[in-house]
Amino acid sequence: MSSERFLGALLIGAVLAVAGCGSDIETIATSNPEVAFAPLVQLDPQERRMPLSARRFIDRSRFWFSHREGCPDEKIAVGRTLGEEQNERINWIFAVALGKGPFSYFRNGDEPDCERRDDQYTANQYTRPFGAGNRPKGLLPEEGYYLDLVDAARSGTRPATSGGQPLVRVPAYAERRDEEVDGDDGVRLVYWLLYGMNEPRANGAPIDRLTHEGDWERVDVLLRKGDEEGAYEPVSVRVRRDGRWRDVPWDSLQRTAGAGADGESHPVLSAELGSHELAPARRPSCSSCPEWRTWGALAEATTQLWYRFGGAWGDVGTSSATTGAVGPHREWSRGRIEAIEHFQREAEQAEEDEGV
Ligand SMILES: [Ca+2]
Repeated sequence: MSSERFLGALLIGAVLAVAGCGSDIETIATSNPEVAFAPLVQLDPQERRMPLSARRFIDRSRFWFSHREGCPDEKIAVGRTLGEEQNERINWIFAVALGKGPFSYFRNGDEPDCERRDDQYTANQYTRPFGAGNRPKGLLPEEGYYLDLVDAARSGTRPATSGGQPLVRVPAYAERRDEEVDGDDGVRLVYWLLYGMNEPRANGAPIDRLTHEGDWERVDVLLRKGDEEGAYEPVSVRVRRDGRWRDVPWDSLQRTAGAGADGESHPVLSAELGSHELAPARRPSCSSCPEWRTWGALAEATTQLWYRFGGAWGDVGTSSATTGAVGPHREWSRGRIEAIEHFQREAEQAEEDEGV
């Protein structure tokens, strides 16, 4: 499994402080940067919407194509926990047909009389209903694919408690992209974290106009490559807050030791109650805050069969803000949707659930 691939390749590195121009440039040696720089996410002690794996989400979802207003949505397939709904017409959800496969699900839009239009859309195109940006031509705002999670699964997977500390044991998904950093060779590590529900709060009450099923959070770690093979100079961590990306300098972050390298290589972030938006700070003394040490169950994003599913993870509301999130699919850094390529079909992936 991909998480084992990451963890199996661990090599203990070293943290070296190299004197720079008036400041210390920290170099971290690791053979496995995804593991070494994976964040520690501290959750709110009152958090009810815990993380879950993508597999668990899919297994507990009904897969639909959302049609124009006045035309009924079309149920296409069901997750493995919904056996009583599986039949000759409504098959299981095949993750490979959500994301990678050349045999991706395909559906047509509707005319006003609900007759099918000629234009056809595949599940690995960016079709999230009400999504902003570069959706396929002709697709109406309310049209597109979505995974409607069984409401009972919205609260995610309960953390296990170890020595009084609640610990989240759910996969996070990582991908690595080469990127120039001020003219030098660098690497951007992208971590994807999934929750069953986005439920931001004001004065303790959910904000309905921003509440939706399915919540993908993304956090990036930007590294400059060092002179030696396997040496990295951490530059910054990028989080999304209030609809904007924010780059937080590495030397202002709290960090903790874990795995993948010697020393404190994991940035510590705290997730806001309900919305899970990440802030670069640990709450003061919080032994009851669930901790998600994401390096403990890291999976490679790009090898997941659902990777590039361009529909909504979560039910469709009446606007983008009340519709499920899009997952690892978009080229966020460029602010536009990447052209989607089709890949060779791969064997259906084995269960990578957290087993709870
Ligand atoms: Ca639902």
